[in-house]
Amino acid sequence: MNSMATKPPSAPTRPATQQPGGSDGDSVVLERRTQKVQPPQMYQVVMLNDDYTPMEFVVVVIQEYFSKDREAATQIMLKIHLDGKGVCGVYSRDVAATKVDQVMEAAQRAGHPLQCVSEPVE
Ligand code: TYC
Repeated sequence: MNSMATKPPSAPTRPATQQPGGSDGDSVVLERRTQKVQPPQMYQVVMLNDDYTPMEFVVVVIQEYFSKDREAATQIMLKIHLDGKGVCGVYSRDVAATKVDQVMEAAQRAGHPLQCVSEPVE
């Protein structure tokens, strides 16, 4: 008798994890997770009052860099003049930072001490 008995060829097997349909034939239940996605933090560009920058310069800057018409820019300038500060616009962080740079640059070029800052809303 031949001790090296041959088995009938069988189909190649794959590990359970590679079976079509996943797992080893049992159903798989994925845990449901609620997504916690927040809207991006927004930043307001706040302009500060001073005693030296001409009103006309402030109005032009607000028109130019914050896309306001002359009427709206004048209202914002007067609010800053009376209250000490005022919001010129609300933007994403990078856009707000760019607006601050542009205003500070324009003020410096013109020799005015106008200051503005960006701060997170709420
Ligand atoms: N207070 C300034 C003046 O009387 C005008 C001014 C307004 C300056 C707003 C700065 O952000 C400012 N000439």
